[in-house]
Amino acid sequence: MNGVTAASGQTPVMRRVLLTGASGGIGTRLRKLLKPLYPELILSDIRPPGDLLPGETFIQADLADVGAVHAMMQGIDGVVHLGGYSVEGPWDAILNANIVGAYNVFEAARIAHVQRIVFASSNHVVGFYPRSQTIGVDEHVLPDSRYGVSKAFGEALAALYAYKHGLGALCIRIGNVDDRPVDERRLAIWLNPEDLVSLIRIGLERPGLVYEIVYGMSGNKRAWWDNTRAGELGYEPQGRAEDHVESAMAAQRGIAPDPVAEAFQGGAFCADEFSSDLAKIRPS
Ligand code: 15L
Repeated sequence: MNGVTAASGQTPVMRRVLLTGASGGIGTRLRKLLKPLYPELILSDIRPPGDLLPGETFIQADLADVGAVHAMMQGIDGVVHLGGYSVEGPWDAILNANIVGAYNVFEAARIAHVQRIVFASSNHVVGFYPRSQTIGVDEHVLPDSRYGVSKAFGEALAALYAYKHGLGALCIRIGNVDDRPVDERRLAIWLNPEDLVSLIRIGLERPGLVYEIVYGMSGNKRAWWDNTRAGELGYEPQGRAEDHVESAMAAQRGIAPDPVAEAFQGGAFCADEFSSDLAKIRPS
């Protein structure tokens, strides 16, 4: 079930916010954007950021190390959980970083009485929906990779901890975070970093939030996703992919055509290791 926000509830106080995956591509951008909003921001990753600034607090932790995850959760009010593998990978790597790692984060958050968690889910949870279909957040998952499966697991964990333990959770099915959409597919799924911050603030601060899934995209004319629920929660995207249509389409001309990637929302993640029969699964 999705879309559960309690009718009332006070604004949670977010003094100490933990950002996992702080050294990754999205984490590096968010470090700078979140610090003015949450001055006691704690950064964590398996490896330190190359450019840690004075005033930034960093805790090195492997998410599969249960002791390390519990230790860094002490005194935390809200978590932005980006950490783990962010693309397709071998099963062992996905299992440790994204499945065991996500479990450790949610369980540590419960024990430490964390109020909110924003889970960085992915569009690859629903990657095998055809591009011809507009989907909302209530369709069943159709992951396109082991990575997508691990993100579906994370969404399920978020629901469990929200309903059973009162840990308010927002799952953001992130499209592609970048300064601009870099190809035709990204014109549909692009998310500018500032819009991601707006979604994170909804997850951490919106009064009464219990459990929600939203799509992490900007105001994209070619979107395949119905983000009505995000709008109801107060999301007003500022970015518009269509402003970058020329550069995105120019870049697309340099990409080799691939019938599997082009049929489905997950793109190359669907084509990777594909051994099925496109004629059987392609939408009619
Ligand atoms: C993701 O989930 C990945 O983390 C990112 O690297 C991109 O590949 C993005 O999806 C995408 O679908 O473009």
